Amino acid sequence: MKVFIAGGDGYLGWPTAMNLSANGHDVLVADNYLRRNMSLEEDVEPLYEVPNLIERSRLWLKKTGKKIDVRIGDLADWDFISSIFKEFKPDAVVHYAEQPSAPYSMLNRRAALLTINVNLNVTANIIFATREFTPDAQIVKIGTMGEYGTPNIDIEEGWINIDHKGRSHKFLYPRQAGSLYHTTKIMDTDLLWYYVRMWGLRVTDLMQGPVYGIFTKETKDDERLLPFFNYDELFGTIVNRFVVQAVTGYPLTVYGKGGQTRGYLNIKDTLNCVRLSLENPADKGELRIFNQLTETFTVNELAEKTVKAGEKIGLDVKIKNIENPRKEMEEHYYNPVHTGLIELGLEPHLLTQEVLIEMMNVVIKHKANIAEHKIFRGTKWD
Ligand code: USQ
Repeated sequence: MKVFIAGGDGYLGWPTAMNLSANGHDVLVADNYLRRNMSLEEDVEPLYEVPNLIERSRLWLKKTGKKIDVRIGDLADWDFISSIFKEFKPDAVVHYAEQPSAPYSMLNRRAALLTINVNLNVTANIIFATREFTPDAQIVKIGTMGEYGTPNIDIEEGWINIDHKGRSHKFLYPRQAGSLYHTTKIMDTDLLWYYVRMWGLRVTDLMQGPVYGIFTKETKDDERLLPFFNYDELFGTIVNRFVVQAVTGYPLTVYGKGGQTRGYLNIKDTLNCVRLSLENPADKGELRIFNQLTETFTVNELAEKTVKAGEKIGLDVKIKNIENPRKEMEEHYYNPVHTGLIELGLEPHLLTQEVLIEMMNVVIKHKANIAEHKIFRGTKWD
């Protein structure tokens, strides 16, 4: 398959590019380095330096003999995106090209508007370019479990049947996001659903939970191919943050009561989910939604797992419940259905002690780079 990865430089974009390339697909990636530049602007660079996208592609070619084409530019710019579609004619588009952080979107008005503009404009351009140049191509979009919020009923995979006054109809599952970032992802889904209905696009929307991890099959023996690893409040997701905190002796930052439950997955499973979705495409005129997670746990349970893993390698890990900078439910019901991807063949990698220790060992190697002031800045969401 010819796969165009929009946002190919990010935490998930680059590992996905290597994984698809290793599995025989012809890959082109595009990125404008937004994520790198935001980290730099906010003084929250990742744990270790990551070569630029062109250099990574060169390293990959040297290692495997396989070429990943790179284009640097802004996908909200029609001339740039349309030139890629005209030239490459993708069979599939994987859409990661968004401002990916909930806390960043809550920083200030500028960050909020950047999030709205980037996320909606790029999604719209991908839809328009697909329709104009490759109408049969499938779009695989990274959505988020945060689109659903934390409702007091089970979370279905995207759709729900409503019986009302003796009649019934299937709707997108009700969505109530907790951050502006998550709200833009709801708007993305609405845009996609509208154009699926109008233009018969084929779309898979993957509602993903927080991802953790560093290694994938393709990175194991070459550190220069590793993805970004952020541990700061803006761009670090909780598991990666806790691992860094454990290594550096910073008490684990449990927000509020710590009963917040989310559906997590290993970065290896993100790659497998995206590949399985591509290799089993949605039909024309279908918006297919999968909940992309492999297990659920609370922040408190994660903190306990981190303490136990740390103990095994001689780390004295402390937990500290701190005032929650976010506005979210700290104790709630959470039961998402997540069978669709398993039915396609996903074999989950769970968050075992070994996985946490493997991550801790990488972080220990780069311990000298950890800047404590980056860990917590307490940006209030309300
Ligand atoms: N949390 C803490 N302490 C911390 C960091 C986070 O208690 O130091 C809590 C948060 O309050 C939240 C939960 O852990 O309840 C998850 O936070 P997170 O920062 O790992 O994840 P989140 O901001 O929700 O966003 C991440 C990704 C985003 C993705 C989303 C999936 O950055 O791109 O869409 O996970 S989900 O959370 O299911 O919406």
